[in-house]
Amino acid sequence: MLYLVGVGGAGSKIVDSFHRKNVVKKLISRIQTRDQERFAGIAADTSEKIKALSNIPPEHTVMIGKSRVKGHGTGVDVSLGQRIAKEELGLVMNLLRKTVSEKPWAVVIFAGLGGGTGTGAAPLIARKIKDTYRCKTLGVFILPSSGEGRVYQKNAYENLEKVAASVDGSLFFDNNVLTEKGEDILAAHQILNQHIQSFFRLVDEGFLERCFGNWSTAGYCRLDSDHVSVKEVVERILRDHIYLRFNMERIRKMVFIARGDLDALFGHDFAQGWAKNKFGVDLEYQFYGDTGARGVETGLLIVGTKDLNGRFDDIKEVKGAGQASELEALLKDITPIF
Ligand SMILES: Nc1nc2c(ncn2[C@@H]2O[C@H](COP(=O)(O)OP(=O)(O)OP(=O)(O)O)[C@@H](O)[C@H]2O)c(=O)[nH]1
Ligand SMILES: [Mg+2]
Repeated sequence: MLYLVGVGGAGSKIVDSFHRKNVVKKLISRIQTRDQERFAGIAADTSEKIKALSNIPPEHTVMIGKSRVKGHGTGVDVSLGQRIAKEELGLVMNLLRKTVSEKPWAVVIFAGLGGGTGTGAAPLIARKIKDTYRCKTLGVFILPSSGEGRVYQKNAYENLEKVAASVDGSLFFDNNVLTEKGEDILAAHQILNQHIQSFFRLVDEGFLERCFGNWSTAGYCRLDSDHVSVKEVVERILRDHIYLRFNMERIRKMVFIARGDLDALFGHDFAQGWAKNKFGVDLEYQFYGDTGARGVETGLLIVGTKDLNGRFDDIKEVKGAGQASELEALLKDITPIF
């Protein structure tokens, strides 16, 4: 069983989406029954929007910080998010305790960065989970779109390391990649939530082990074609289904996963040679054959994406400028002694 914990608006919505019942899928495939046994989730938020989530059972959700923010969220206040988490960690842990039926192999914590609740509370919750269950923790963190304003960017940038250090491994996704392509922010949320969910449904625990000790990102793509080369699929995922900008030259490895009718794929050795030549990294494989399946689902894990390739440069520049002017002001205050 993989336990999911959503923190803040984004985190809660993503965990909620794992509970969505897909009636068509349920009728035609065995995947749904596999999934129902695989995931159990809870969600915690400071906003009363958590009550409007339509899929997750209400008894798996908790509103925290009621006395401080009265269900209105923290209003992008990270230290308030931290304070609330510190005060009400017990509420979240009680809820998790009721949900956890066996010792977890790992707990996955989902949060959007930039707001106050996810950014502030997720690290405290993640550390407490690790202390309590002595299990691995995996963070799934979403970066804000630049259109959401500087406060979101600044909060995300300043807390990135801290948030990632609170878990054993992190998967990052960026709303900005989608809004830069012209999607509005709500569409970006929907696409990413679906993407993340599809990826988690595709992989298993052994696969996720590769995330520990690293910053990573992941792509997902469902293929309908019945004859396609692995290289072509990897290229397609890199081009169209990766939602993070990072320095490709600095990555550690790529892991390709396929589930379904594996006869549809060819050119495995060629793709590995190509990846080594082009990116200087190993391309590992994990395959799950299902002869009865129609089509094949594929995913790509990219391990070692810590170098975000200038993603927060504009924030860094302003921070640098601020420090310089503070220094100037300080120097002005010093009266020469001779
Ligand atoms: N992908 C995705 N991103 C989301 C979703 N909801 C919010 N976000 C993004 O997540 C980031 C943080 O926003 P929220 O999660 O709403 O913030 P919060 O943690 O609730 O914090 P406060 O509301 O300030 O207390 C922003 O960049 C949002 O655009 C979602 O459903 N999916
Ligand atoms: Mg919120």
